[in-house]
Amino acid sequence: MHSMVRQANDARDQAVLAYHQDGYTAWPASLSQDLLHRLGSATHAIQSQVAALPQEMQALLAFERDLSTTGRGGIDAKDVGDAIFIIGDPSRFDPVFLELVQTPIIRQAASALLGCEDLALHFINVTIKHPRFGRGIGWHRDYPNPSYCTEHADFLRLMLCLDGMDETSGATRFIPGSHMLSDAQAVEEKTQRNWPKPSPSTGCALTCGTGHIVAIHPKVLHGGPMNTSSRPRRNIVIQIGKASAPMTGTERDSVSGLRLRRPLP
Ligand SMILES: O=C(O)CCC(=O)C(=O)O
Repeated sequence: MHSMVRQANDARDQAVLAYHQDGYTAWPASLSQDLLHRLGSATHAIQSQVAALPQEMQALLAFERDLSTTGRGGIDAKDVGDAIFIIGDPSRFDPVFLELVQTPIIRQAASALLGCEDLALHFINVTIKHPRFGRGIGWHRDYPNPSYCTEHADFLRLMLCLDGMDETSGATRFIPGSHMLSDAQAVEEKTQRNWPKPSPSTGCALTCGTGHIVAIHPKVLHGGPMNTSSRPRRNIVIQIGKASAPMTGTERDSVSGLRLRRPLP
C-alpha cells in the first residue's frame, strides 16, 4: 500500500480508538478550502441579514438576547443585539450545508465511528459563541435528549469548527471516559437531573484550527465556557445515527432521516 494511504488509515484507526477510549476525538481529515469558505460565507450571510429575514426563517434562530444572562456572564440582553446562538436547520437558508453532510469525509467519519455503513442524518445546526459574550454551555450528555434521539445511544455528533477554537474562545470541554456507562444509567441520570457537573477546569478543552472536525460520543459529558475572546467561535453540529435505529424525540428538521449511503463503486 502507498505509504501516504497507509498513514491516513493509521491516523483514522487512532482516532476511532481515541473516540472509544475517551468519548471524543479530532477526526484526521480536512474539507476542501472551497467548501469551508462557502460554509463560512453562508453562515456569515445569515448572521448579517437577521432583520431582513422573513418571520418563518427567524423562527429557526435562537437569539442570545432571548436566553439567560447568566450564560453570558451577566451581560444584558440590550447589549447583544441580534447575535445568534443557534441557527437551526441551516440548509433551509443555503444548500451548502447539505453539500457538507454529503461529502465523503463526513460519511466516512460517522461510518468508522459508529461501525455502520447505512446512516441517517438527524439534524444540522450552527452553534455560535459570539465574540466577548457568546454563552457557555453547561455539562451535558447528548444521549438521551428529548428532541432528536434514538432508543439506544446509536448516534454521534460531528462538529465542523469554522473558526477553530481555543480556551479563550470557549473551546468545547470534555470529561474523558465519562461515556462509559450503560444507556439505562444515562437515562436514569437524565431523568433524575443528577448527571455529574464537574468544575469547568477539570474538563479537557479540545483546541483546534479552522476546518477541523470533532466527533462527540452521545454519552460523553461535555460543555464549555463563554467566548471571552474577540474572535468568533462557530461550529456546524451534525447529528448522524444508524439508519436501523428509528429516531425518537419531538423534533424533526427538513433534513431529518436523509440517508447517507456509501456511493456505488
Ligand atoms: O459547540 C459546542 O461547544 C458543543 C455543542 C454541544 O454541546 C452539542 O451539540 O451537544
